[in-house]
This record gives sequence, structure tokens and C-alpha cells, in this order.
Amino acid sequence: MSAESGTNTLLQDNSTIRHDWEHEQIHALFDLPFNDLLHHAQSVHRQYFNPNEVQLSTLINIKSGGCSEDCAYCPQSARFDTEVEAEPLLDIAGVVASAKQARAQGASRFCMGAAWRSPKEQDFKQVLAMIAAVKELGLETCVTLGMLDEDQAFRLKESGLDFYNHNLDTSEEYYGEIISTRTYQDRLETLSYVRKAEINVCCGGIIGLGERRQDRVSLLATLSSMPVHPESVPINLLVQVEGTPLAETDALDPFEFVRTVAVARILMPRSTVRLSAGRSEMTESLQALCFHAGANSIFYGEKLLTTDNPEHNNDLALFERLGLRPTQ
Ligand code: SAM
Ligand code: DTB
Ligand code: SF4
Repeated sequence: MSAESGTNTLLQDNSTIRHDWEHEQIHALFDLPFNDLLHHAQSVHRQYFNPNEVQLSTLINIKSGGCSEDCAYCPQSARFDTEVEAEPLLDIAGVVASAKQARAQGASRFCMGAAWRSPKEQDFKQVLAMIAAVKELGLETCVTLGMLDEDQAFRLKESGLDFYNHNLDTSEEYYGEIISTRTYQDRLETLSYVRKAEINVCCGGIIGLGERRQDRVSLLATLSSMPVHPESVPINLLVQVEGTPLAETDALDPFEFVRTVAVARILMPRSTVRLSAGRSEMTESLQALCFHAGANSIFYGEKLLTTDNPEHNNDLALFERLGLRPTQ
């Protein structure tokens, strides 16, 4: 797979990190008694991170809806009848205003998402300008624009981009049940270009798509076998949106979600593991368990892309109760 051709070490010291976790070993971690698994994950977490710090990333949808792809979870696909309307790419002034607000509320990273299969040249140039403008504000920058070619990855790097988000979403085995308009290999290729351009990789998945435990094992095996682990690993809980094919999916046992976070932490000790979509549907106690399992980043701000996220004041109140503080 081409993702394995990346050689730079960027933020990680490969000598102390494993890249050869086998499926059986990952299964064995999932199978541990819950307390043993959380103890293990929290112990690993403490070796690499301050356990009381959580990184805050604010998300904005710079291009909403009307997407050509058929990702079964996504309210922005033009193929599904959801409440999301197709809108044009935002202008730079609007994006900068949102970024300033995010900075004032305490976010350290600003993530811009676009509902595209891949960026077209004219839009791409505008996104490059957005990245430069947000970077000027002293924020870390992240974008997620769909598939890239190698040249686009290098141009993003030149514009000052810090992170590129591109998720594998699920296991290679289950992937075909969820998306037909692009392949797993396409995703790995985009990730390899991002790595080659020395942009930090943000790559994770969605839990609760109706996949089996073996798919969660396989997703984490793929992520942890990359020659350099993604610097950021978002673990999303499916947000079930009316009109999408996955709207009525059986709810996942919440403890299985916590287990997934814990195993991700153990396999990728230096990576930031983000408790991503789905927090509005979680209790605060469940979120606290995820932090204990090694999650150390959240999306922060009232909205994700099209769905709700907790109010920022509620998050700050939760942090206060848990003795957590934002990573500077
Ligand atoms: N269109 C680009 C792409 O797919 O690469 C970028 C935006 S896309 C919305 C980014 C990611 O959001 C998806 O890969 C998926 O992991 C996540 N996502 C989208 N809808 C979701 C949902 N309903 N619940 C959880 N995660 C979701
Ligand atoms: C990621 O892993 N999760 C974010 C971000 N990367 C782009 C997106 C979550 C979207 C949730 C559904 C929505 O709000 O439309
Ligand atoms: Fe389009 Fe991205 Fe949604 Fe898939 S996840 S339908 S590519 S916006």
C-alpha cells in the first residue's frame, strides 16, 4: 500500500512505537475486563501526555451539502434526502471571523471541512488563501477536502497547513457496505501524499456504523501499522441523521465505544486521540470515561459540520468538574 512509502518522522520517534500489532493481539486488548483495559490505556497515556490536558479544535463547514459521494452516514451527500442544503464555498472574511471567535473561546486549532469528493482548482485556490489567513491569527490549521493529488498536498503545505483530515472511516472489509464511490485504496493514496508533503496526518474513523468488533480491530490495525502513526486520530460515534441510510442503525453499547478509544490509545501512544462526533448524544459520564481511556482532544464549539455539538460553556463546565484544562 502506498501509505507505507512515507519515511519522514515528523512528530514521532518511531524507535519506541510499535507498528506491527496483529489482529489477534488487538482482539485480546478489546477482550480485557473493562477495568484492566482502562488501567492499561491510562498508564500508556500518562507516559506520553499530561493526563489532565485536552486539545481543543473548532470545526467549520466551509462548503456545505450537495456532495456527489454516497457515504451512507453523511447528511451532506446529494443522494440522500436530508435537511442539509447545498451552499457555495464560504468567503475568506466569514471564515476569518469564525476563526477569531474560536480563538477567543480558547480553541488552538481551526478545522475547515468541505463536502467535496475532491477540490476543484478555483475552490482550491480560495482554500489556500483561507489557510494562510487563519494561520496569521496564530491558530493551527486543519482542512478536510476529500481526495487530493500529490501536487495539491504540496501546495497545502506551502500555504501553511498543519493538519489534513482524511478518515479511513471503517475497516477495509466493511468499507464496501458504507461507500461505493471511492475505494479504501483511494483514501490510503491521499494519506500517502499528505505524509509525503510533511503535513501532519489526522485520520480515524466512525464507530457504530453497524460494523462488528473485528472491523474496529481491523481499522485500528490499519492505522497502527502505518510507518508513522497519524498525529491525530479522530474517533467519531455515528451521528444518526434522518434521511441517511444509517439513520436507524442499532445503537452501539457505549462501553464498546470507550473500549475502542482505549485500544486506539494503547496502539498509538503518541497520537492525539480525539473524541469527535457524537458527544451531544453522550452523557458527561461517558465522555469522562473516554478521557480516562486516553482521549485527549475534542471538537469544541456549538456545531460540527451540520449537526450539533455541546455548547462551549458546557464543555468548559465539564472540564472544571473533571479538573481538565485545554492544551496550550
Ligand atoms: N468530504 C470530505 C471527505 O469525506 O473526505 C471531507 C468532509 S467529511 C464530512 C469528513 C468526515 O466526517 C467523514 O470522513 C466522516 O468520518 C465524518 N462524518 C461525516 N458524517 C458523519 C456522521 N453522521 N457521524 C459521524 N461522523 C461523520
Ligand atoms: C472528523 O473525524 N469528524 C469531523 C471532522 N473529522 C471533519 C466531522 C464530523 C461530522 C459529523 C456530522 C455532521 O456534523 O455533519
Ligand atoms: Fe461527501 Fe465527505 Fe459526506 Fe462523503 S463524507 S458524502 S465525501 S461530504
